[in-house]
Amino acid sequence: VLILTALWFMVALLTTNGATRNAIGAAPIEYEDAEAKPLKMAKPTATKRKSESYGNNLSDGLGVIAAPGSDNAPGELGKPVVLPKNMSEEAKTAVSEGWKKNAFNQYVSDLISIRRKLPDPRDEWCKQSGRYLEDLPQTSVVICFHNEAWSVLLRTVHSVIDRSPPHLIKEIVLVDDFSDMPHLMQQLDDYMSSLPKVRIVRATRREGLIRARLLGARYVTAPVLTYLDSHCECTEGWLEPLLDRIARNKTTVVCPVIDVIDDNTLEYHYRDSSSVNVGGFDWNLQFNWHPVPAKERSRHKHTAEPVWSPTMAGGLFAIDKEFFERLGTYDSGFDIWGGENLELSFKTWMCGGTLEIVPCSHVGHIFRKRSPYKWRTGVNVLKKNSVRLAEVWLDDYAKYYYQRVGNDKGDYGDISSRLALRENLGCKSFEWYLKNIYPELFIPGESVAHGEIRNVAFQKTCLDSPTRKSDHHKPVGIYPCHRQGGNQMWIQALDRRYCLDGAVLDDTEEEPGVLMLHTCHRGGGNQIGNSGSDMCLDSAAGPEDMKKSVNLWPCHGEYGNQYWMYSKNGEI
Ligand code: LR7
Ligand code: MN
Repeated sequence: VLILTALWFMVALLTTNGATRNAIGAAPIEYEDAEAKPLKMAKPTATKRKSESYGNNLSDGLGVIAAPGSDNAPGELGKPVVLPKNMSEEAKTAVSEGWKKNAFNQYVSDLISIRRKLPDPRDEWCKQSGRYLEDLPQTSVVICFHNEAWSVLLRTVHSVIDRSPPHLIKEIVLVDDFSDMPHLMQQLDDYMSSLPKVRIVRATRREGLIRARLLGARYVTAPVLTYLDSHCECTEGWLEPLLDRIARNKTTVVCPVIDVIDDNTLEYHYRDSSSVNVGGFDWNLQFNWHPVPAKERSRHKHTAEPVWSPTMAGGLFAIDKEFFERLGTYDSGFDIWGGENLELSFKTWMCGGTLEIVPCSHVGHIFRKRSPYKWRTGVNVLKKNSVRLAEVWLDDYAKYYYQRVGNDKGDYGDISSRLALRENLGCKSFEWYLKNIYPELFIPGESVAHGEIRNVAFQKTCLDSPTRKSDHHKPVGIYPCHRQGGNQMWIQALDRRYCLDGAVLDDTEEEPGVLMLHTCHRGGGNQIGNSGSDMCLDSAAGPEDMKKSVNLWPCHGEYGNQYWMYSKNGEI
């Protein structure tokens, strides 16, 4: 026990000195298999693993932790690291500090080699000889960070170096967006000085990720620009299939499949090419994922072939540098976070390019449930970015976004140069984009009815969704009608789904019979109106029990609590 306590003391001392943390490690820890958790954004197909015990490796030699190559070291081959419940109080404090600073389990990351091996997620199709051009263009990889954890940032950089053909990487540009964590200063300079291709560029004030990316681009000397977030891991063969597409056509913008690195266990989940998703968005101008549409699937012989995607997630992509410049890079009026992914997506399609997801290329990303860093005070950054985006690119369709923000655009600054850019490029209309590139999108104006939905049995009550836009997991209920739209504004689409803010009423698997809002999936099934079942929307319980007040019940056909009325179309 004394020895362990001494060790813990050392670890505590070393937490300010991240460079050596991996080499030293921590007190004995047992590892066990983690169950794959469903993830909101990406819903990965988990790779199942047999239970294995790692307990002894740690207690008998802490060096094992950092030894690359040992398949039993924590997290090797993408395996989950699960902390034991009986950790010391100091360790528990360190774990919660790590979560607080990063919104992922930094403590666990620090236990994993910064050069851990990963499984090869590629389809055999990707590895056939002659699949890619011999003469691929070089790329520079730009990685922006604001207060990133040491082990995570280093793992990102090493994964690029270790798993890319050296002759294809011209340089790696690290852009420090005005971090104030001590390990990102001199210590980072020192560490990177032994990696000749890495260059560190520092912003002199907080720029936000969009302007930080533009700053990084200025130092790029290769013909292709590749962007990554600072908490990624590239897998074997990730780069060639991306560069191949750009080599064949410089107006093709490409994204890898973004695999999920679990925020808690750092387990690497990968999806095989048959379950690849493409990007879309909703009328809150938020990015979302969809299965590859049938029409797009039918264009391909093999599921590993690159697929067209209406939008990109934003952080991980490669683009020909000249094409990026021709498109006017990003709107530098975009601050901190958000909007730039849709801007580049719309521009690419509307101004003569193609946006693809390349299933042969896999890069992992730590998906977080909250943003760990400071945004601006006193201004709604995301809304300002989105309004700029809508004003420049959405034409008449901007109104659907404005309806979501109470038709209050706020102060969004000067956009004249962005409008001029679109004009000069002679880009196509947003209507063209929706018709040809994203016909799956639900367009509110094409609904058969909209307004509040009143229950016949409880006449003063309306169908209400207490959800916020980022949380689609609260049950739908009935509440007194308030005639203000918002959560009581429902839209009945042509195909009779009930939509609210891009979400639909769903009879969920989580709690059968309780209605939740879920993203429109167009897949039919349990979505009301598409189901073809004999179940009806029922307000049986009445307004007293709000949570359970609306549910699905066998249709009885009697006038009453299964009858619902729209307010006169559109009027509330
Ligand atoms: O002020 C900042 N300055 C920065 O340098 C804020 C952030 N950053 C850095 C940050 O350290 C990180 O490396 O910018 C990168 C992205 O920030 P995240 O990781 O907080 O963003 P995210 O992963 O939550 O969000 C996604 O959407 C963003 C919209 O602006 C960006 O496009 C992110 O790059 C993007 N991430 C991905 O596409 C990975 C897959 C996520 C999905 C879906
Ligand atoms: Mn990210």
